[in-house]
Order: sequence, then C-alpha cells, then structure tokens
Amino acid sequence: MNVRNLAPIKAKHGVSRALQGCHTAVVDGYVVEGHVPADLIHRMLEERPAIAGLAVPGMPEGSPGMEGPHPEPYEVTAFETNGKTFVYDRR
Ligand SMILES: [Cu+2]
Repeated sequence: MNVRNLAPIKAKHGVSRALQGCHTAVVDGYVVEGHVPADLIHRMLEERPAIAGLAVPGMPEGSPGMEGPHPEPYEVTAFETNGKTFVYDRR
C-alpha cells in the first residue's frame, strides 16, 4: 500500500515522533519503521514478540539501503502500542 500521508498510520500503530523513520511498512501485523535490517524482521516474525513493531529512527549510515563509507552504530528499537520501547538489537 502506498499512501502520501503516513502520519495517521504511524499514529494508529504507536509510532511516536521520536521513532519515526522515512518509511513505514506493515508486515504481518507488525510495523517496520525506517531502515530495519531484514534479518531482524524475519526474527520478529518467527519469535512473534508482544510488540507493535521495530524502528530505526533517522537514516543511519550503514543501515540497509544506506550503505556508505562511514557506517555508524545504530539501535533497532522495539516499541509497544502503549509507547514503551526497548532495544531489540544493535548494529
Ligand atoms: Cu531512508
């Protein structure tokens, strides 16, 4: 699904402003926000944790689709619909 205004979708799925990336996807009921590595999406779909989804805020260099000469470490944040977050993985 391609929509021009993602704000209502992000709000519905509990993506807070601080977590917002440039892309939002909904995969099998989970939100994938920003440049989340594919292997973590697979892990989430296998483990089916009680979260709303995963987010990589911003566009960190070195994340999938953002390859570059100066990769930077970044966190993949899991978030719940109640706004709680925790670090799902570090890259
Ligand atoms: Cu991006």
